[in-house]
Amino acid sequence: MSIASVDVIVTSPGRNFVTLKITTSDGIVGWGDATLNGRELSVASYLSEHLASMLIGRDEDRIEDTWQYLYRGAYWRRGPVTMAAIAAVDMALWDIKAKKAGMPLYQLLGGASRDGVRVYAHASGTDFEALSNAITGYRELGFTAVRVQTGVPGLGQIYGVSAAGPGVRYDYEPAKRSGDRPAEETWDTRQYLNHMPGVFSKIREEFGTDLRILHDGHHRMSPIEAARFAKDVEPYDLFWLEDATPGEDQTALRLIRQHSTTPLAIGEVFNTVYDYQTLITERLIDYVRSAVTHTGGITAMKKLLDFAAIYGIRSGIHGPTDISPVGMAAALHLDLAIHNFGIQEYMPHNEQTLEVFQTSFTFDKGFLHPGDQPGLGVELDEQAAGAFEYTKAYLPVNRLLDGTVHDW
Ligand code: GCO
Ligand code: MG
Repeated sequence: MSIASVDVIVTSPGRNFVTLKITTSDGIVGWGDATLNGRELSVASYLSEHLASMLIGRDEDRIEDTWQYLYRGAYWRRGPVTMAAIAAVDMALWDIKAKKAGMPLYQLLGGASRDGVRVYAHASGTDFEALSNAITGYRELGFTAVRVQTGVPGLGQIYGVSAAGPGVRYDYEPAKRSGDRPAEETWDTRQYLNHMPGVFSKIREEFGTDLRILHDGHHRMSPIEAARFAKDVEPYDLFWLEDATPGEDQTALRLIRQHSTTPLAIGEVFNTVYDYQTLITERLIDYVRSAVTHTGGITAMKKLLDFAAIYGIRSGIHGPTDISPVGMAAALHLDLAIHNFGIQEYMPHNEQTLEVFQTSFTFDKGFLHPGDQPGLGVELDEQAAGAFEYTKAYLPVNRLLDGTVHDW
């Protein structure tokens, strides 16, 4: 058997998704997620203009060989566009292999190491009351872990804060349909550093010590600011502090480590294991945050997580709404199978997205399971997808109060 056709499907059920469909000569279909928020069409064209014709006629079972052929064969290595395209091919081939085996993918990865995957929800609010209501709402839904983001007095709309109330299934979407240019937000690190520790203190007072609290710094602090922040919030026992500093500066994490025992997570903007080399071997992080979709797929992610395991570092796979249900399924199968699982991000998709992508995930008391359908367990309904035309949407650009461009 061989790969007979390769199609790229771009759809926008409330937000944009790029999905790869690989069909074998005997009609088995595999799906892969290639969504890169705000740069979707670059990956779609990489796949349709360059990779599709290379894949036709190849043996669909040779997943490792295909991965190496696309990675080394491009000569131009790494980068989010290339790695998202390779990830989509890799996921689709694993989907096909598991369907042929008649097994859910996690069985081919070694079988389940746990009964379900602990997930964290996004709790946010413009002020403490709204935030506290959101946390209560998620606790009532059964969540045992929440990521906490809140407004900072004096600043307008900022990253991670939803205007919607608690328990809303699709409460925060960072990409904005703002026409030809990204929307702009403002930021001031000093006000943030002064405000946040008090918020964590009030959460601990109100919700006690059981709740796992996560927080995303979203690349905005300098190394020394991040070190101060991590030290200031130590008494509130964060599960992790994510993206305290811009991800590309691996040695910045040394400074944070020297000053604090707050666990650190990083990697959602990384594309390969090489982005982690210093971080892992020097034990500068506690959680690997890559998305399967942006890090070359299941093949690459399994190797990265096994490498991290040797250093006692656990997984925290990226799972916002800009990862499609196909990418999320890939994450859940890995989460279930690996030994060094930490936690999984879970931002449920909206109803239109779930009409396009039919999933077999189950949620029970704060834990997700990918289901036991053969393959990844997600099928795309092409007719439903066809009803939602691509609409330009961008992540915002951030500026300091004096107008200087800052990390968003
Ligand atoms: C997270 C992330 C996302 C990103 C988004 C960008 O921790 O979930 O920071 O919310 O901002 O994925 O496309
Ligand atoms: Mg993040």
